[in-house]
This record gives sequence, structure tokens and C-alpha cells, in this order.
Amino acid sequence: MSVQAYLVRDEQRPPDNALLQVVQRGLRSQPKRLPSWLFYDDQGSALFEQICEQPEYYLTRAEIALLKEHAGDIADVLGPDARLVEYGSGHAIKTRLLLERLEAPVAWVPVELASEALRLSGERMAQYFPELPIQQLSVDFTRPLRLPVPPRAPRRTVIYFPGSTIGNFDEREAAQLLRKMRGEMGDNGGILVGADLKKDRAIIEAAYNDRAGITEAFTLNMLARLNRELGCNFELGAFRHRARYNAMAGRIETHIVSEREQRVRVGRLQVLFREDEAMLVEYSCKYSLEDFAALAAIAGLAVQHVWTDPEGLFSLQYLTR
Ligand code: AVJ
Repeated sequence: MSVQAYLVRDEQRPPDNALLQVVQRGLRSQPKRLPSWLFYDDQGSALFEQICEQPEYYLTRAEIALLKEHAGDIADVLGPDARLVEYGSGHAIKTRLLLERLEAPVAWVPVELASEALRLSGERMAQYFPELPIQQLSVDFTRPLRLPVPPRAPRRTVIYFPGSTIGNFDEREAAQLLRKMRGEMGDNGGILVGADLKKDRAIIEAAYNDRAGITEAFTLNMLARLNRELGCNFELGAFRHRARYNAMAGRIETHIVSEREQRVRVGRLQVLFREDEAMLVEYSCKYSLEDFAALAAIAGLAVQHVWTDPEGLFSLQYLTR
């Protein structure tokens, strides 16, 4: 059997000035905030891969340990002839551990906006699994998906959303996203979602403030991207990264802080930053098992299974209707 790889581009991709509008709106709002999906251009995706290799960033290590321990069990729960739709697949290193165990998967459908990451992961996966149909979707997974016609009828569609990316959304948005997935997976489908667990503040804060400074570079790359793509003039040395754990809200809050008063050009807009003004760029929510079950329930979903890594740092949760 030959490799079937389709690249479906987003026919509804917003026009180029949509990026400018999103950024201008975020910089006009008070307090300023920019959406975290702006991190993931090709350079941001590459920096994120480097974050995953930092000793302080326990999430990836824990999720890989979890899969090494439980992938067989997870594959049993998903059953044969599943179609795996992966949201925000990035470089898709974890996916291989799962696909290796799945019985006769119908297709792997990675959904990823960063086109270089999508291309590389597709090539790598095609080498590992020459028989696996790969149907790439280069679209924004927060929008309604038009899934490609599968090569044969799947027994179930599983939305795979690893890496705790759901933590980037506040509770309302996360519930909305789960509800959207609930529709896409259909009656017999399921959602396999990674959720980082609440734990000691020091461990969490270290993960978002690595000593090598990769997370800081990742955060500031958002400004570099706006310079590249929108011709802004952010002076990267005049801003810093700040990530603190808000224990009450159960989340890391990452801000870009202006080191001094300064003005930045964003299209026709001149944006004023005060000294020490903090602009919110990311939440990374942490959950207890009860928190996550409650979130799932809001979206009309029930937690069927929870797997954790041996250290109890991270969880994979299987949700169904
Ligand atoms: C890709 C969303 C899971 O929130 O832990 C890592 C992104 N930001 N370090 C996370 C991120 C800073 C990451 N997720």
C-alpha cells in the first residue's frame, strides 16, 4: 500500500490584515493582552520543541513516560480501526508512541497551523508508518473543522489533544473547545486530552522559567514575529518575560513586561507602553482530577479513563459523551 498524504489548506484562512487587526485590538485593550497562538510561527514552534528538552520542563518528559507505561492500555480503550485527529500536532513526537500501539488505525489527521512543523512531522511519520494514511490539515483547530473523507469507515473518531495545550484556554474557552470536539468526534467518538496537574509552585514556576532562557526567547519571539510579519518595531531588549503561578486560579500567567516607557509602531497605530507595564500573553492552567471532570461536564462530556505518569505530574484523560 502506498502512502496517502493530502495537504488540505485552509480555504477560509483569514486575509493577511486579520493578523494586524487581532494584534491592534489586543494592544488597544486595557490591560493589554495578545493571544497565545501568536507564539507558534515556524520559529516559535522550533523554540517550543527546545523548551520540551529543558530539564525544568517536566510536562513533556512526564507525558512521554506516561505513554511508555500506558500506551498499550490506551490503545485497548480506543479499540481497532480508530481515526486519530490530532489538534495542534506540532512535531508530533508523542503521537508515534500511541500510533505504534493502535490496532489498524484508519488515518492520522494532524491539524497544525505551523506549516514547517506539519511538513516535517508528516514526513517523519510516513517513514515510521508506511501503511498509515496521513491527512494533513493546515488550519486553526479552534475553528470548525471540515475533516477529510477517511480512506475507509472508522469505528470511531478520536480527537487527540496532547501536551496540555488545553491549559492555554480559560475555563469558558476550554469548555467551548471541548464542545466543538464533541461535535466533531460524533456519537461513538472520544477525546484523548493531556492535562497538567496541580502541584508544588516551585516545580511549576521552574518549568516556565528555565535557566537556559529558552522560555524567555520563546515568549519574546512573539514580538519578533510581529516585527517580521507586520513591520512593527518592538525593541526586544526592552521587554522581558515574566511567568508566575497564580495558585488561586491554578495557572501560570505569562506576561511580557516593558522595561521602560516606550512607543511601538503597529500598522498605523502607535502603542504606548508604560515602564513595568505587563501584557498578558499566556495562561497555562493546571488541574486537579476534580477540576478537569467538572470542565468536561460543562462540555457535556464524561471522563472514562485517566492515566498519569509514575510521578503523578501529568494526566491523559479519555472523554466520551
Ligand atoms: C504548548 C501550551 C502546552 O503551556 O506548557 C511552554 C506552552 N509556554 N512554555 C505550556 C509553553 C511556555 C505549553 N503548551
